[in-house]
Amino acid sequence: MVMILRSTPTSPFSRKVKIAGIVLGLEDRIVPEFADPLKADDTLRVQNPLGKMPTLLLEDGGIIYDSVVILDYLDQLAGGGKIVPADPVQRREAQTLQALGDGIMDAALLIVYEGRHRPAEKRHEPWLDYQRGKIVRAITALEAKPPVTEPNVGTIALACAFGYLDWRKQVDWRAQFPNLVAWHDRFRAAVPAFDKTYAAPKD
Ligand SMILES: N[C@@H](CCC(=O)N[C@@H](CS)C(=O)NCC(=O)O)C(=O)O
Repeated sequence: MVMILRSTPTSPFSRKVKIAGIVLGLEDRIVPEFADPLKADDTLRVQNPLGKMPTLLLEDGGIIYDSVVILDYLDQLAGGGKIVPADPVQRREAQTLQALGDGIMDAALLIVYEGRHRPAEKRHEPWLDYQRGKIVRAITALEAKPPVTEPNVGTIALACAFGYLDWRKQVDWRAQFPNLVAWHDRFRAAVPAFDKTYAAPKD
């Protein structure tokens, strides 16, 4: 039996799950299966009423979604205390960093969706700036004190957020935040699963 990961190769939130699976030694038990959130008859909408990925179909027939929930589940499956630290202080720091990384991706996705779903004449630049502001503030807060390079739910989320910004270029983070560029290089070297889960974009 395997778990089925409803996802696309380039989905940044799904990449969190793929990296976690490799780091936790569960890679062989997680099989990605393409999902299309925009397709009304895709079973994704039945499996997850929100129609979002990642959604994970478990070996016992259960279904879980939201990358935060999935990473916590995988950590438990691997024995616990691995990517969700057992130490209470490290745990809250990792979880808060995860919220920040996920928030960068949420804002970055909204910017992409604005371009994808709204006709050009209806795009609202102040609203796009509002989303860019979230991304820049989050990265600025981290630049002064980059996190550890060990893989945990927080560092995995942050690395995926940078991977997504590198692709879609919502913010030119590399030009402005040298400490985090160096952190990202260190993380990639320490966690080969990051590069292993890179998928070349098709659009
Ligand atoms: N909070 C969710 C966010 C997931 C998310 O926004 N996924 C995107 C793709 S990376 C998605 O499914 N978008 C389609 C939609 O919002 O309808 C998580 O952490 O899993």
